[in-house]
Amino acid sequence: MKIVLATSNSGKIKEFSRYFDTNITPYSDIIAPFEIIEDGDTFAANALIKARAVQNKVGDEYIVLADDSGISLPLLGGKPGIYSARYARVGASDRENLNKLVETLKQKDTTKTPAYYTAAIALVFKNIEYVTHGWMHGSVVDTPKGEGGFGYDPMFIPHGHKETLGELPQEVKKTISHRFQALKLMLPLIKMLQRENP
Ligand code: ITT
Repeated sequence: MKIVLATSNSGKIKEFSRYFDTNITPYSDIIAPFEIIEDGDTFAANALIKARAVQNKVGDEYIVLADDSGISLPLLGGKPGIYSARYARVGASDRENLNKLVETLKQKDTTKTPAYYTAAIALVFKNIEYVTHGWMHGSVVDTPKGEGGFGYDPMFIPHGHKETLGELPQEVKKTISHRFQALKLMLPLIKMLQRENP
């Protein structure tokens, strides 16, 4: 049973392949990419919207996974949260979103403040729908460093570390990330479905 990933984000695709020992196929390898309107008001709702939309097109022969994720700052009342991918503007690049968050910290005279990443992973297969969550806590700083990871990683320092996720080896992110924690919870279901649907 093949696993299809309902994402167009290359950073997520890289991390899923790193976290899984099974092959994962980005949905754009199977069908033409299409726009999915993420109008849910939670990470879980948006992850399910993406997984259902792709499952509708690829059908029942694939287990479809989707990831909706983002970064939240208590200083900003939880923003950007589910709007992390469009923080600077709709269609913004990772760099534009990061620069906007750096700018926001500077406007607030803040060099470092607590932050956390959330990931919701949705699985859709036949009539089964399941969602897991994972979190990674730490701080954001107004001086991004390093080129590793993606998105807001160059400004995020995980708890227990001194360097940003842009500087730390990807092996470190793998063991602590919100995405990895959520996937770890999903893995028993994936294994069971693969056993029962060889
Ligand atoms: P898909 O919907 O196609 O999966 P997307 O980039 O639009 O791709 P989201 O709506 O889930 O995905 O937005 C997630 C944003 O949150 C993403 O663009 C990053 O800016 C940020 N983000 C999520 N996880 C991250 C991580 O592990 N490291 C850095 N930034 C992350």
